[in-house]
Amino acid sequence: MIPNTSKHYDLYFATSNEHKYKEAASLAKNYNISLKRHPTKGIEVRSDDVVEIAVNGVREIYTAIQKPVFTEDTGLFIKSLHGFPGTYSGWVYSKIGTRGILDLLKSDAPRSAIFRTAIAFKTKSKERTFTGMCAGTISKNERGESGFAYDKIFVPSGYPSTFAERIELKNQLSHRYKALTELFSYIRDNVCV
Ligand code: ITT
Repeated sequence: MIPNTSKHYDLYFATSNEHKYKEAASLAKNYNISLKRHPTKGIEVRSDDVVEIAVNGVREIYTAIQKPVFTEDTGLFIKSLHGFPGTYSGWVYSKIGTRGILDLLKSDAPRSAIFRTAIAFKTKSKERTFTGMCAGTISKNERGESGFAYDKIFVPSGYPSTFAERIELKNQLSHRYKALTELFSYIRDNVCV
């Protein structure tokens, strides 16, 4: 992807999650975006909607830093668990981990799941949201060492491996990759934002 400007664009990603920042920073380079990290996305509102959480976060952080910034909220929604853990994925992971999720899924239950990501981006004059999703299934066991959190049990549709077994796949088709591509393309095409 070739950006239409040779000038670097300074952008903050407000996140407490180093893994998320690294995924974003490596993609940002392709767009001539210099991605800096702000260490928190602020107080996370309680909501079932990743977009609402991301938007609330970016408004709080923009007020604090007054620089182009985005926040991102992601959840893993498991169909046979009625969308659990959804927007509570971080808290659930810290309590029961991937083993706990595997224990909740009976062996004959349907295993389809979807990762949903929302990005909220804010500058002095603009506020935009971008979304990305990745459909797949929950594996029967933890598999692979790469990535983080639920990557060991998430198998993207059309592939036999978990994200943690084939991290290069994640970097090409994940929920986050799709939402970030939308954001970075928007910045590339609207460099005056
Ligand atoms: P910030 O809100 O500070 O950005 P966070 O880790 O709390 O960081 P989220 O609320 O967006 O981020 O994500 C909730 C959790 O979902 C996260 O802590 C992980 O446990 C899990 N998660 C998010 N993205 C993931 C991914 O790409 N692969 C696997 N698990 C992921």
